[in-house]
Amino acid sequence: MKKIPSSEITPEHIYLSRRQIMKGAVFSAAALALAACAPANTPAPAAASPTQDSTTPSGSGETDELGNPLTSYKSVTTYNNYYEFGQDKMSPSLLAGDLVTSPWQVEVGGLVNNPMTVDVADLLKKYDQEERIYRLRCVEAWSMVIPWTGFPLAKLLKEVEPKAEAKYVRFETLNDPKQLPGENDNYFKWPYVEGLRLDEAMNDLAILGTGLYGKPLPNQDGAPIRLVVPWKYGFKSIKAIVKIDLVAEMPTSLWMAAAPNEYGFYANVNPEVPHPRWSQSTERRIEGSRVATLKFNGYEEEVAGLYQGMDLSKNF
Ligand SMILES: Nc1nc2c(c(=O)[nH]1)N[C@H]1C(S)=C(S)[C@@H](COP(=O)(O)O)O[C@H]1N2
Ligand SMILES: [Mo]
Repeated sequence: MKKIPSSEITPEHIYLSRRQIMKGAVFSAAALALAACAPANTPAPAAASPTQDSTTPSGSGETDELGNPLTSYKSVTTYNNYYEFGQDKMSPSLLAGDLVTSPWQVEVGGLVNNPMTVDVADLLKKYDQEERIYRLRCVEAWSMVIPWTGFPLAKLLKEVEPKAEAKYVRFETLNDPKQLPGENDNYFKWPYVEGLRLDEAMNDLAILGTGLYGKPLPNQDGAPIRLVVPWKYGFKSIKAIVKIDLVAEMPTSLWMAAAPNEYGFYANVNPEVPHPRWSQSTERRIEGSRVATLKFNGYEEEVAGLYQGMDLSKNF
């Protein structure tokens, strides 16, 4: 086992910011205005040059529960992975502006007693939007610290009442090659699909993100609604979700279909299990230095129980 420096050990009681933001208040005024992921034929991500490497102060002075400073709004919104808008980090912020994100409906169904199609505007009114400061660790070995707003995925799942046969949750991004030009790239099987085991999806850390830095989610970050599962590599956190299905079988994600030997279903952040083309033991904070990668991205206390008895090098 790799030893984690004492300075990086998760405090006994993890601090999660849960300031309740008044229902809808933040959003009401605003009109919701293979390198997951390098493809198999591209070089290791260490070679990729960052677009925003200068140290920009976040301005808020806030940190995550481990004391890591927030990544600036500018970097969070200009250094993105969103292959529907191209494969470099800058394209999403340059190209995603015209995506129509309101009105936006999400269809929740499959093996449930109470299927529903909901408008994101109604989800914002219905559920308290909480702030969650989470680390985001991309499988390419860079990371950020982001103050999201959103609500627990579990709230929505409970409402649709999963049937006993439902074992997994399958998520799908908008399929619209006119608006999402990357979906014309035949290298991948579109739309973007991701999945979680139902018990993972019910974990309190798993949220549907609807904003960041107290503002509505910028299009390049997955507006109007995206998944945020901070103990997993970033590619699990699927953007621009239009469909959530409860299913019996493990879904095949876009990345599993593209390179099954490189991107597994679980994709838990794990410094002990290298990616076939690069080590995962450290990561580059995009506004800081290289730091040790923590098992489950530092959320071990909250999620390790989900994987008891599993060989995480096989279930990668
Ligand atoms: N639909 C969709 N969701 C996606 C991606 C994508 O290409 N398409 N990229 C993933 C990857 S690889 C990462 S690291 C995160 C990046 O989120 P961010 O750009 O908001 O930092 O989004 C994930 N969600
Ligand atoms: Mo990623």
